Amino acid sequence: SFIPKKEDRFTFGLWTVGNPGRDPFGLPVREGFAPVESVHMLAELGAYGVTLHDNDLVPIDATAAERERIVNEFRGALNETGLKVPMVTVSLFTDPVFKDGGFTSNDPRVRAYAIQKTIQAMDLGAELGAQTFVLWGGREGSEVDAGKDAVEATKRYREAINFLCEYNISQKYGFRFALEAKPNEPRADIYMPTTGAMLGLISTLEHPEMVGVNPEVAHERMAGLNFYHAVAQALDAGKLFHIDLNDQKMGRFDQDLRFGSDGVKEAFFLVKLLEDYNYQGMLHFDAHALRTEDRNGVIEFAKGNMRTYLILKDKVKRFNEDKEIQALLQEINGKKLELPGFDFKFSAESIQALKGYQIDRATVGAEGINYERLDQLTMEILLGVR
Ligand code: GCO
Ligand code: MN
Ligand code: MN
Ligand code: MN
Repeated sequence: SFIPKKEDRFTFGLWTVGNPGRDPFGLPVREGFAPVESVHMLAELGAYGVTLHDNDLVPIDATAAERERIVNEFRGALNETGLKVPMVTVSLFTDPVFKDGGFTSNDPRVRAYAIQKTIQAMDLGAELGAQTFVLWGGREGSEVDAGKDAVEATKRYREAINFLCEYNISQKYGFRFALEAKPNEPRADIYMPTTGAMLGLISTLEHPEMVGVNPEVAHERMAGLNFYHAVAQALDAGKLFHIDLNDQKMGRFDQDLRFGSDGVKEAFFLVKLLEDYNYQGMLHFDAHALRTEDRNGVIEFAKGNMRTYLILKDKVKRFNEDKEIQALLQEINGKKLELPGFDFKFSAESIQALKGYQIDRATVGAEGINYERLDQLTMEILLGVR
C-alpha cells in the first residue's frame, strides 16, 4: 500500500526534480533530471503529471524552430507515458530584465515584455493541454520603498491580470489563473505576501471568477502563519484552484523541503482539510531534494512526497473512524442553544429573541472543553500507536 496511482493526482514541477542543488552560496551538486527524463521517471513512480515554467522547457532565447523541436520531443514523452501537463506557469524572475519586477516594474518596457512573455507561456500551456495557469510574482516587490509607489504597483498588478484574463477569453483557452503568494525571497518584500492578500486582490479584478489562488505550505510558514487556516479560507471562498505542497521550518529562508518532512501535524491537518472537503484539484509538489543528494536521492525525494501524502491520508481515515475521537468531537461540537426564535440569521424575530437571552456565564465559562484529550489522541494516531 501507499503506492501512488494516477487517480491520486500527484504532480511535480520540472524545476523540482530538475533542481541541480544550486543555492545562493554554492554551486550545483548534481545533474538535475532533464524534462524528458523527468517525464519518464515520474511516470514510473506513479505521478499523474508534470508542470513547468515556459523556460524550464524552452530556453528564453530559443528560435521558433528550436521551440518546435523541443516541444515535440517533450510531447513524445508525454504520449509515451500518458503523463499530463495540468498546469503551466511563466518565469518573470530569472532573467535580469525582471530584476525590479515584471507586471509591477517601474519601466513600461519591462511591463509590456512581462505580459508578452506570459501570453506566450499561455499559448504553450494551451498546446500542452494545461487547465491552470499559475502566476507567482517572485520579483514583484521591493527593497527600496522610496523607489516604487506600492499603490501604483497594486494597480499595475491588477491591470496585467485583467489583460491576461481578456487574452484567455479571446483565445478561448479556458485557463483558470492561480495566484501564488510569498512574503519575501527573492525580494526583501514581495507584494501581496499571503494567500489572504491575494484573495483581497482577486475581488478587485474584472474577472474575479477566472482567478483563484495557489497557496504554498512553505510560503505561509515563512511568514509564521498557519497554512491550514490559509487554505481553509481559500476553500471557503471557492478559490483553491491549485496547491503547492512542500515543507519548511517556520520563519527561515525558503527551504522547499519534502512534503511532511518538518511539520507532520500541520501536514496532517492539511491533508485532512483537502480530503474532508473533497478537493479535486492537483496535488502539486513544489519542493526539491536536499543539496546533499545525488540523482538517486532525487528519486527518493519524489517518492517520499507522494508516500507521505498517502500515509497521512490513511491517518485521516483512522482519525475520522476513531470512535473515541468522534465521541469527543460530538461532545465538543454538539452543544445546544435553547433560544426559540434565534437561528444566527438577522431578522426582527431573532433580534427580539436575542435581546431576551441569558447565558449562564459562570457555568459555561467553567466547563472544560477536552482539547487536551483530543490533541493527545490525534498525536497517538500520528505516532502510530492508534
Ligand atoms: C518559489 C516558488 C516557485 C513557484 C513557481 C511557480 O518559492 O520559488 O514557490 O517555485 O511556485 O515559480 O510559479
Ligand atoms: Mn516556494
Ligand atoms: Mn522555493
Ligand atoms: Mn511554489
